[in-house]
Amino acid sequence: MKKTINILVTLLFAFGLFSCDQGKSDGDKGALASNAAEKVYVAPGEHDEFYAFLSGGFSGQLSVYGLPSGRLFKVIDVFSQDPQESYGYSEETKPMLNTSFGFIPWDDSHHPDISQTKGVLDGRWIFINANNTPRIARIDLTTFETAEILEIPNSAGNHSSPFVTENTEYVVAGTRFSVPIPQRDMSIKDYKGKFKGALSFVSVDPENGGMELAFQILMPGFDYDLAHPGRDKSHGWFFFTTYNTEEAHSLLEVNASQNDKDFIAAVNWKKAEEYIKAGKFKTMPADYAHNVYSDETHSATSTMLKEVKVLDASELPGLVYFLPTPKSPHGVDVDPSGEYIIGNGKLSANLTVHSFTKMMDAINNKKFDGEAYGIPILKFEDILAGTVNQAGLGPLHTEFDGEGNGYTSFFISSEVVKWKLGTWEVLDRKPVYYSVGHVMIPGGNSRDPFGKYLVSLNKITKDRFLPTGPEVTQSAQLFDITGDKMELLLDFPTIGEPHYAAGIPADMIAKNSRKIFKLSENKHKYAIKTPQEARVERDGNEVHVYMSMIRSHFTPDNIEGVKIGDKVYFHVTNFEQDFDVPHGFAVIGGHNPELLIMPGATETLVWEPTKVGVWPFYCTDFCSALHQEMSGYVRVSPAGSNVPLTSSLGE
Ligand code: RUQ
Ligand code: CUA
Repeated sequence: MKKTINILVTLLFAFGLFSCDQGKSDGDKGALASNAAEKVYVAPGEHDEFYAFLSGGFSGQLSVYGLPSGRLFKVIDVFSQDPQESYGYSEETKPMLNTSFGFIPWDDSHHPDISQTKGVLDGRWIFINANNTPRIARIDLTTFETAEILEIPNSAGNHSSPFVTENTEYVVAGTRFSVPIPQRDMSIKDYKGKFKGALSFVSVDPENGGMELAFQILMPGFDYDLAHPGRDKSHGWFFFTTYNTEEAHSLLEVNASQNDKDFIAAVNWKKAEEYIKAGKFKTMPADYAHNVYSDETHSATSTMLKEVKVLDASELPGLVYFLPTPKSPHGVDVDPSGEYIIGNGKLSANLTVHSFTKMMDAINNKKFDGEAYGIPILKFEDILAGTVNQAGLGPLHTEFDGEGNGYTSFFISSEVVKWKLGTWEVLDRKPVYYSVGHVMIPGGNSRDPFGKYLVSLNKITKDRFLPTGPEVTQSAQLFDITGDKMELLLDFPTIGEPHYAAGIPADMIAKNSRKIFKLSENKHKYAIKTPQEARVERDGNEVHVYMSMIRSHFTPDNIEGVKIGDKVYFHVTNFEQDFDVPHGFAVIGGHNPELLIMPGATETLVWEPTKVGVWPFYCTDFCSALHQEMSGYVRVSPAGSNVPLTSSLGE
């Protein structure tokens, strides 16, 4: 115990020392001395070379930037309600945030990962995890909208997620916190041996991207922190880091740092598929939501699912092996060839690299070094490919440039270190400002990285930007990695706390980007296709307004006969069929934010008037020279009044 505390103190001291000592002087010189400005300059009207998708962390969203400019294009609403587009507020999108815990309007999103075909990015979808209330979202990269959210049962702290396999066969979800499975009332003190960790494999339909919880693997009660798929020769395997193999349940900073080595769990998911086929699973009752958004109905549905197939790793031979890995590893990363599995031991100064070939040899020759809960442990020395020595302090994550180099983030020593695969020598190091978490190279976790830029996603910003009170922006830093030495080009602020990010050449996505929705194909239940269909209908105390919008008026724009106690549903269809002509809709005293409706789409805003009078509504998006004229009135009469329900335009 004493030794551990000493190490921790040393590390903390190092952290303090590094983050205070790094003045602004050093790292900026590179940028000033070179043509960095030119390299990030994207002239007015020109486009960026890459899209970068940065997770929002505690904002729950996913933001879209251009590289190399660092310009922000869009924040995609995923796990958090957003007033800008009424996501999670409109009747159509509320079901997206439904879970077995009820309506959850927020989450903590960490790891975006782009779909792949044959091990290379295909740019169809991007997946991202919700850490707090375990979920995986799929975003459609033609609309840049969240298309689907699947809740993950038997999981808690969905951190090692949602990394994709080579052909997007699966996206995964490993539980960061082990829990009683099934959940029940029991003493926390009985954690050891009783709590379990579930690793979930979610299959993805190759045609439409539809997600399904294919199976879960029941594991010992460790903490499953991060994951990456095998690729090429190691395709068919998935690697998960663990910490807290001590199975501590309190004061983890000390009690979960006792073991010199924790494990990387190597999961043979092809074997898992065989076991499923052979019926070697148990069906467990579960309770989880599956939410799907349709671009045809412009609406989401939420379905509660009740079962999950579970494979028990302790009982099924050949399913999981443990690779001993020093010092509470955080990230696990697999190089483009699939041979090297890098363990980033966060309390270590070295990087441990395992060899897939050696791992397979050891497995085939049954050279084990004991077992944990029936799962064979391989011998550290037998599977070691090499060690990157004294690379820095506190390694977290590694990416690859496709040129035979790895780039590892070091949180404690605040730097990115470039090293060579195979010789394990350190080639370059650059300080970052400050305390980097993930790094991202576009395609850096595929067979075919685009090794031009590296983005460092920093946890602490301190003095890098103008101060904005106690809360300052998080930040990203862009490096040019085409030369022998990395070159810092740009700092740019981010939204929320970016954990991981994903990048892809812009032309792979831009050409598929959707421009409008066809009005003729609109299958929304309350859509209208011609202004003649515009109307108001009463159903008890519900009033349904079938409304259209086109530059620069609403049909209808005068409504009478609404009464206090009514619930008014404005179903608004945007009749525009031109690119980039959304209209907005807002009404005074509305308890929901505005609607922002794309051409050809329908959305619904609910309004419960609380005051008698004549109240305006208006378009919130400056859509034409007569945008200010795009408005109307609703007359609200006292409860019980007999003003007939009518609507009109231009009378
Ligand atoms: S994490 S900073 Cu949430 Cu991927 Cu390592
Ligand atoms: Cu429509 Cu402004």
